[in-house]
Amino acid sequence: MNPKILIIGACGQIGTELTRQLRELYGVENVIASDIRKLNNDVVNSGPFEVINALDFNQIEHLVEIHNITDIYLMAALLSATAEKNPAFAWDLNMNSLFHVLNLAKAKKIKKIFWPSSIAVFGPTTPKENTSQYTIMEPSTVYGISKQSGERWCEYYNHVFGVDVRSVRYPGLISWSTPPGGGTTDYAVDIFHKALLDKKYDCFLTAQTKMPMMYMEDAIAATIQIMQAPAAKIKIRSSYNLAAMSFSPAEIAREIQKHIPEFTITYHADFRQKIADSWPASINDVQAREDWGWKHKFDLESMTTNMLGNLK
Ligand code: AKB
Repeated sequence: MNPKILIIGACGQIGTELTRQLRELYGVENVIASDIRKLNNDVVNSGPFEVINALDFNQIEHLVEIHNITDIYLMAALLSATAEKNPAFAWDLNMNSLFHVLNLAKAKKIKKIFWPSSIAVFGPTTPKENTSQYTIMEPSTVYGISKQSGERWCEYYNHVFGVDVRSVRYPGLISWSTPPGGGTTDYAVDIFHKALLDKKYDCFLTAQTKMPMMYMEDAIAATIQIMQAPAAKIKIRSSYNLAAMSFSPAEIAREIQKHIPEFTITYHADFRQKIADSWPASINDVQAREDWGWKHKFDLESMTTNMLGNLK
């Protein structure tokens, strides 16, 4: 039987693509998209849509009841750069929306939860290269602290109350159809738009700042795959490391120059440099590959070709 899905934060960078794919997979009527406001976009126009505040437990509970929801994908969050500017709201949104869905599952009103974590759970004392699942985790950003705390609560609700919650630590995500909002890895999307429009890009990070990244198609595949896996295969109930590629601004610029030779890049680091410096450069995701068969498709070269092809 198909799940009945509620996506909270469906109009964001991940939510938009996730809604599209889940509707294709399970049928439009089985995927209720929701967000804080109603935009005139594909998510709203292609199937059931509800305006919802992720901080309002009663609203979420009401939607679950009237639509007989079985699975919730909680995609609403403040990302790293925005969270630094509004720490109290970031903490409120990122934590309390999670408690709301965990408590609905604890009360057996829903069956399954997907909640995204991030490479931001790591911090400046974490080993930088090939960062493993279990290592030093002392996040130094508001966003990272909220994701790290969220992971602890997911694991707790699973162990103590049997809640079926599943999660991955997304790296920076690169997509052509929807812009990112307020992250430190956003430059890796902006650079494509500017390369095509202006043939130049002024980067807010330094040339050698290497971070883990992933093409959206892979991120959505991982999300659907972990949710479809038999429960017994999900051995980690905090969040799985997930990897595809790692590159610096200089490296992605060189890749773009293979397609647009006149493209140039300049560097003027801002407050986001400190955030980027606190995160790993590359991730070891062996557990996701072994436990539920994760495999990425896109590397820097194929992602760049695909991005430029779609944006043109
Ligand atoms: C951000 O930059 O804040 C996000 C993330 C890595 O979670 N893209």
